[in-house]
Amino acid sequence: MTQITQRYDADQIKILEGLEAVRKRPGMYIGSTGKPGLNHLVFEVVDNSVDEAMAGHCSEIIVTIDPDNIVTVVDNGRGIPIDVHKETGLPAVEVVMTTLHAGGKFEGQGYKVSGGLHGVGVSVVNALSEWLKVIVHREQKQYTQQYFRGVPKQPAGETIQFPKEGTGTTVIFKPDIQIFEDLEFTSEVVDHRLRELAFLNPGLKIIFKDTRYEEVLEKEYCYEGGIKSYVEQMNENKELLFSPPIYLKKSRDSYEVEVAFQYVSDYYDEQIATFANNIRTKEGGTHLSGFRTALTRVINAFAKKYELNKEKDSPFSGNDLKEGLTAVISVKLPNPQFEGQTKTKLGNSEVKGIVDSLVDEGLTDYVEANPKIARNIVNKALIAQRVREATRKAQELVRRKSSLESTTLPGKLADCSDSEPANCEIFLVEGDSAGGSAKQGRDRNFQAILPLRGKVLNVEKARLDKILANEEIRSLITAIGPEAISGLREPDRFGDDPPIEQTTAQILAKLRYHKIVIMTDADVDGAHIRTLLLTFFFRHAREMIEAGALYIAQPPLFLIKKGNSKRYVYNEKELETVLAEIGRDNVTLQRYKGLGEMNPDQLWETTMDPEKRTMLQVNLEDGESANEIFTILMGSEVEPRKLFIEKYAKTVRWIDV
Ligand code: 0RA
Repeated sequence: MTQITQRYDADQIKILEGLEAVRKRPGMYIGSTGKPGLNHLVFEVVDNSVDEAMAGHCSEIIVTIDPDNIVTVVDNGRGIPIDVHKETGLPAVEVVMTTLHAGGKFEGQGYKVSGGLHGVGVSVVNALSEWLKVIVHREQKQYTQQYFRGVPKQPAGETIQFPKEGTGTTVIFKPDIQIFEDLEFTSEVVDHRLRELAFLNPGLKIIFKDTRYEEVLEKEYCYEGGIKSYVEQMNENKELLFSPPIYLKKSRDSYEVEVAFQYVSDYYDEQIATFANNIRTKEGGTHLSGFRTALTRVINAFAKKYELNKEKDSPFSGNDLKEGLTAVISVKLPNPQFEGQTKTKLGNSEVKGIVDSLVDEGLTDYVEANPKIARNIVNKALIAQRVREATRKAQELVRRKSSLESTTLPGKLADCSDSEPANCEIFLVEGDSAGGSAKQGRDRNFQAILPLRGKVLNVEKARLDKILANEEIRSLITAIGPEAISGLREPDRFGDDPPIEQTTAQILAKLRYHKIVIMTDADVDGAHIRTLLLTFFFRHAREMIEAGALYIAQPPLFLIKKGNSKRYVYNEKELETVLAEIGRDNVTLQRYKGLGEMNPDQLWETTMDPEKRTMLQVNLEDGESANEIFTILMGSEVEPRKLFIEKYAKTVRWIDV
């Protein structure tokens, strides 16, 4: 038995103050007390086990979410040390669990602090849990301690003999309802991150169980291929320029660099995920620019050596090598520095040179050994280079048009009279007849109408130069405000940096209307046009969606009349409810197939009047899965689309009647 004698000394008071600070300002430590902060608790605990795996002492992590949102994280690492810590007289495990940033104290012993987005350590999870229990297995003994809102419940260090071999740490916790808005962990978010961690730590087995619902979820992730498997998964269902992905792994001093990439044929978007010490660096940083510089240099050198770019003889820019690129970059380094607006940009300047030279070395060898593949990459870059030229010309046209302002607004646009964008809305309406009703029904002071004729181009399959040549898209862009469309901004000259992100305020300042409303018929054609428009905005004006400017109008599906009273109904479920309520006798039911069937007054009353309407605001809850779904639904591959439709057809109540 480890005996604790000095429980109320200065150190102890400091610990209590620390926990109190976390509970007072949880947002400072975990970002928020909403869902993201709540889910972060799981990752904070898992990070510690992953650190143990990174140090080479842990091969398996099991994460379980049980009913009541109780989370258990089990690892087979060395177990948190339990010997008495000199400064405090407390067992190390208690120090780790109750002291802010205690992890760092063990750095000298080879304990790598990964540091997470907030990187605050498990003591923060403890402080924000109603209760937490830690179980350590070391030296054939089991040590447990339980805490209540971060404060130890019983004297620390009670031990029992542990009969089995093996070591490890188990942390069980229930988040505190006094702190969080609600306690429902998001299964998909946890699942996604755990899978990502498995990709980032080759050979590490991560099991995820969610037993909260009738259908118990159980997943097991273990990838010997590491980030190479990650790229393969990102490119699932795509036609590839070559396979398997190019994979490079090198170390220098205490830096480890891993790069995996592959090109998708006939695809223009770039998908890059970068990490530093397992932390997603959304804003990129020095590892990304090191990679781009080396990739561009090596491919240019290859093209030059074999005279593959005779026609133009101008070197490729970084942008020319972006099209169709799928890449994962993962670096492990001491003392990572995170910068940028969201602190997700790797700032360590030494990393750029290290990644550059390691990728240059590895890739130069690779292209010499695989000249066919290298030629394919060069050919793809040549096409990109040519298209970029054409796109630049088309963009100039659109820009010049818009700079002349109102005189060149599309003729079909029925603009509103108010010129303050914050007050204004634009309805994108399918077809001239619905456009007519909308024009008559609107409040012309603040509502503009843009009728779109025929099918909007499927932008998923078309290149930007084609997209910009499309009349409907052009009038759409001109009406909304071309500068708000990020896809149209000047490409950065060197191609090394990610595009400059605009803030919500900057985007809104460039929009001619702060509400852009897609208003289409409730039939298959309407749904199709809506999807095409959403795809366009998703691909080329994502920031506008993030700024909350995109909406979908909800026109009613039925009009129910009984005697003198009438009621509009917006979906089938509501129809059943209303019919049950008023009875089915003497009821006339009108089903609206298109907006054109409604007279202008009805359209105003049901769909456009801000006082009465309901509109859906479009948001990007999860960019990555949205990306996947758009690729499946709008891309050129038929098979995955068929599978997707078959899978979800059951959940669609009706498509068209
Ligand atoms: C400090 C030092 C050592 C291991 C750990 C912490 C450790 C922490 C956690 C948290 C969850 N699982 C963990 N596994 C280990 C090194 C111990 C030694 O030298 O034996």
